[in-house]
Amino acid sequence: MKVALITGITGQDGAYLSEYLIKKGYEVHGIKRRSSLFNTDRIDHLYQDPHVQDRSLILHYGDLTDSMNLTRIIEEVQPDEIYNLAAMSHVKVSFDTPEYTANADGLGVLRILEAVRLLRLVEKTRIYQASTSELYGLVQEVPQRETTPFYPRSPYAAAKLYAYWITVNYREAYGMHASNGILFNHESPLRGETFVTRKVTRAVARIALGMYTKMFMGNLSSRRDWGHAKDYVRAMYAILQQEKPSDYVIATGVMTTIRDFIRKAFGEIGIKVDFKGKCTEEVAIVTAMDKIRFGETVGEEYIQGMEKRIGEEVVGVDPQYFRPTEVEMLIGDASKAREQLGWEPKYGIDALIKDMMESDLLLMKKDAYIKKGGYRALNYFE
Ligand code: NAP
Ligand code: G4F
Repeated sequence: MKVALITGITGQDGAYLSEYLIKKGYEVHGIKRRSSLFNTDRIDHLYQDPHVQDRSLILHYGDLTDSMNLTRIIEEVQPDEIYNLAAMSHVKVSFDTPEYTANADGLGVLRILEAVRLLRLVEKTRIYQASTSELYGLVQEVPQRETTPFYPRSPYAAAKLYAYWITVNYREAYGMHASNGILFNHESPLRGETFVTRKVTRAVARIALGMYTKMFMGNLSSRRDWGHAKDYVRAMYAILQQEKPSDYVIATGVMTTIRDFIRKAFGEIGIKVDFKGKCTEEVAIVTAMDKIRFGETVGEEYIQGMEKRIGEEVVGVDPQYFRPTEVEMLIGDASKAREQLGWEPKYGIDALIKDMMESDLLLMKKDAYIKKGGYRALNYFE
């Protein structure tokens, strides 16, 4: 049985990856932070009582800023594979917490690499570092590929730049099987609520159900290459199964503006919105409604309420969501991953939005949510 250690197991990718590896027969160990509230919602369906024998999921308290703790866990677990997914992953928040971000996101992986080296696990343990398309920042080439120069635009990206290069350095210096996955944005029903896609799908669901009137957004013109997290954790696994370590861009190759993502999210439930105005005055207004589609996706009992919103504003802009330096566009070329890993995304942008909208509608309809047994995504890989 192979043993994997996942940092950031309570996050979006940690949850999907754990399930994926457990299905493959792995014993999965995860590092979670102590929190005053339960923070394991995303992996509760995988949790096993500590008294169960031969558990496939085992959690350890830890933190990427604590090297002794990481070293002890790695020594105890003796992992075949480490997936370093833990990070302060919000770009806007990194401007407020730059030092902490550098410590966790930059030095965190150094602590892991060094622990593996000092524990003499170099031959045994393979390491995946969660690198990011944010490294390309002010893009120097379109689309971005493995050879595109980096130009970070946030404390988050600057920290991840260090993490990227120290991973490459340990590979070259000590012959470690250490690889970077340069993943472009990937989303899902489990995406954190303050990232733009989830903020939108939650808000659209609430507007449709008459629970909310208008969402306020930041830069509507920025463009992202969005994939589904389920597809992206398959790539992480594939990267560590390669005979030789290397760095890979993982992306769909399709770019969409925030504005179009919002249009599509409303479109998914039969609502047409039109944008008008410029800059901070820009708004989106409901201009039409396909009642049949709305009835099918949201529920007939909500049609009347939504009909009253035709002609009204449902989206506005609030500069508080602007970033001091913005990444205006990201689009990846994943040819290397396609050729060497045989990796292809199964989800396009429309299927991703459908999945997220369905899930958030269900989540917002509390009763239906509870009756159906909680997260619709209980078995992510089925
Ligand atoms: P996420 O949902 O924000 O999860 C981050 C995880 O890291 C959570 O489990 C969090 O714990 C944990 N964490 C944060 N600080 C920590 C610390 N100091 N010590 C230990 N654990 C800590 O992020 P994600 O979307 O799953 O992304 C996974 C990784 O891929 C991150 O490194 C991210 O930067 C990177 N990445 C993400 C994307 C994307 O589009 N999703 C793209 C490229 C790269 P809590 O649950 O306690 O907060
Ligand atoms: O969803 P976002 O916050 O994600 P961002 O900044 O692209 O970062 C995510 O993807 C990276 C991969 O490229 C990861 F490394 C990182 O950990 C994270 O997962 O913002 C996307 C875009 C930005 O241009 C932002 O300015 O959406 C724009 N945006 C517009 N209005 C907004 C909003 N972003 C957020 N979070 N909230 C808004 O209201």
